[in-house]
Formats: sequence, structure tokens, C-alpha cells
Amino acid sequence: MLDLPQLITRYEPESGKIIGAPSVTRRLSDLRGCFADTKAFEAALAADNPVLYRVGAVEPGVGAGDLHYGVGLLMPGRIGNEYYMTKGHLHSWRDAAEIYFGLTGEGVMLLEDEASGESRMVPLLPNQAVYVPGHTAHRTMNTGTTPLTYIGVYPAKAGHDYAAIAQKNFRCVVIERNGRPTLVERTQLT
Ligand code: PAN
Ligand code: ZN
Repeated sequence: MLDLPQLITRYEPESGKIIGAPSVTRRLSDLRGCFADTKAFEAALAADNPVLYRVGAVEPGVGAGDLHYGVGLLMPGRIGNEYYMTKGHLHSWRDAAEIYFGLTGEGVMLLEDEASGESRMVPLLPNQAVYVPGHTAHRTMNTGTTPLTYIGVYPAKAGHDYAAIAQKNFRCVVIERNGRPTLVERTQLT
């Protein structure tokens, strides 16, 4: 059915919303367990509980060939020397890949192959797309000083599995070192 509201939406990267679609807002308190520096996390949370990111998503279909998409707004900031980040997840349907399109700001994505643990940090920048293969945990970080905005497109049946990340987190962290985002094994943090 070619219903116009299903065919076209207006997205607002500056608010992290898609008009007429639901959105999720994550505050610092929702990211408990994500940041390596737990002391810095608790100190920051005691002072304030800022919004870290918002994602508006259009999730119309459920068919095998259907697609969903979302717009993300991730604020700049750090906890200790770790950048503000998304929770990160695997897709419940592990085969599901995703494409991220950078809109504004400067960020990176942390990608981790579920089977091998191989990790990679890739830039998420305006006019660039990042292909996230299936079976790959993905987390986004704002490494700049302005809001990072992006669009993600994924299969309708991808689903979000947060449990695996909540349990063991990512193997690597992205920290600011000498003014630059640097990928470090969690076990190597001092
Ligand atoms: C994105 C993410 C978005 C927020 O739309 O959902 O960046 O990150 P978390 O879902 O990890 O909180 C996506 O990857 N969807 O599949
Ligand atoms: Zn995803």
C-alpha cells in the first residue's frame, strides 16, 4: 500500500526525532555499567543526570524484506577520558547488518565481531557511511565538541539485544589520548 505517511517522513537530527514516530531518550543514569571509569561515572551522576542521546525510529513493517530506520542525536562530553556513547548492542537476529550515515558532528563507531572479539574503531562523519556487518556489536561515540547526528537503516527483523553487552561490555574502550580518540583493550586500562 502506497500510503504517504508510510512513504515519507521528516527527520530532525537536531532533536533526534522523526516527526510522528516514537523516540527513546537515554540519560547518563541509563548508561550505568558502560563507562570504564566507575568513579568518574558516579561523580558525574551525583552532580547531574544529563541527556546523552536520543533516537527516533520508524519501524513500520515486520516482513522479511522490510526495513526500519532511526535518527540518532548523541551529545558531546566525556566521563573521565571516555567519550559519551550509546549503550551498544548486537542485533537479536544476528545476521542483520546495518548502515549508518553520518549527518553532523564528529564521532566514531566501535565494532566488535561477536565470535572472535576482533575490534575496530571507524569514523562516523558527515557524508560518510559505515557498514555494520551482521554478528557485530556496535556502539557510537561522540568524539567532537558538537552534537553527533546520524541515521541508521536496518532490517525490520533485526531487533536489539542489549543483554550480551550489559553482561560483559565491549572488549575495547575508546578514550581521549593526546587529544585524539584511541582504541584500547579494556584489560590494558591503567
Ligand atoms: C541505532 C541505535 C542507536 C542507539 O539506531 O539504536 O544508535 O544506540 P543503542 O540502541 O545501542 O542505545 C541502531 O544501531 N539500531 O539498530
Ligand atoms: Zn543496530
